[in-house]
Amino acid sequence: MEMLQVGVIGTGAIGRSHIERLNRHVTGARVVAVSDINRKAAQEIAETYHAKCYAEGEDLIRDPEVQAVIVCSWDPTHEKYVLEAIRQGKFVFCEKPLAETVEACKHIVDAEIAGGKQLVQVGFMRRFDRDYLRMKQALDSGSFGAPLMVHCVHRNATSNDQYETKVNVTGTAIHEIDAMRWLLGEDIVSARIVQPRVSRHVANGNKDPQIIMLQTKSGVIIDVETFLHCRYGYDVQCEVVGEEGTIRLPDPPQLSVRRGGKCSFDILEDWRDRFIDAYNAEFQSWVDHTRMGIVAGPSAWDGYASIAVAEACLRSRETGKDEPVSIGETPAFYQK
Ligand code: NAD
Ligand code: ISE
Repeated sequence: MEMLQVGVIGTGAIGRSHIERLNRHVTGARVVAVSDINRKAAQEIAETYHAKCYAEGEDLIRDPEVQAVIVCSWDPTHEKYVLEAIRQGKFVFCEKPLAETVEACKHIVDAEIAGGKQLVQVGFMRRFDRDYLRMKQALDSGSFGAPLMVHCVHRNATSNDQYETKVNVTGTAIHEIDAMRWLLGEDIVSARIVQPRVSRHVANGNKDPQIIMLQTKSGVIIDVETFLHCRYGYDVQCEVVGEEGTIRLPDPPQLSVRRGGKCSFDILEDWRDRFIDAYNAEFQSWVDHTRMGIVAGPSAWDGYASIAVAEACLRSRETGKDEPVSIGETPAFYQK
């Protein structure tokens, strides 16, 4: 089978790392075109990988040589590029979040359904992480009984200048929101934010850390601590409490060192290192399934459902109450 010819929009941090993985770690695809509003950055990448460089993402999508598109630009630009890819009938992998609002995600879902073919996959790579997969397998085996509670932690050492309060939900907890829907196999019906004391390391009146409380249809309670200025490293934790026992995500394997009367191990600094194998698996799966003409990973519907929960969290910050989440039944179009 011929190589899948891919165009990448957004050559920043994750765009570069996906281009690198497609060229070095994933088989069956090559990057033939790139685009970024930062022309210089895109040009450099284009030269390194012998790819074409487009000033406009839409022109990249319309290039007949580009068979599938990867969107790694800033969140507010995702909707227009995904819609254009759907219009052109091309498979599109969009980094999370699918779009910034429920309304924008609905545009994408409606366009995809109207086109009659599933084309969109969202970058929820935790579904491809070995340890999350093992947790899911353990839960699905039934030997832990029904899940009752889940405790999640998502911490970053520090944030960039664009940081604002809502990022804890739309850019960060969005991973847990999707992972919980997938892990537990059910939708989230209500959401709330609980605001602890704010760290002195947070600027401009923003609020960090935050605790997000979610409830699923069957009554499972999920708490997600997001702390984006925790100072010490990148730390993702998850523990499911079931009727018969608990399952906990392990810390990433690091050397355990005994020295000077202490036993210690390093904590990763960056999200890129923590999920590197998951990203590779995610893209190998996307390339393989795209070449087969199907979407097998998280869908546009999953992107929409996760933003519906995120919006309920943001509403709850205003109202101070539990906010209902109305996702609706999954359309037959998206049922696997
Ligand atoms: P970044 O700022 O490093 O890179 C984004 C790039 O997009 C920049 O080079 C910018 O110039 C470019 N860009 C912005 N608007 C554009 C437009 N209209 N057309 C073309 N290019 C445009 O950010 P990043 O960390 O690489 O994040 C990019 C996206 O990936 C975000 O949506 C983010 O949420 C997502 N992300 C996902 C993960 C994950 O773990 N799945 C991790 C990091 C980032
Ligand atoms: C980043 O945007 C991501 O998506 C990473 O997966 C996440 O863990 C990190 O906190 C975000 O900054």
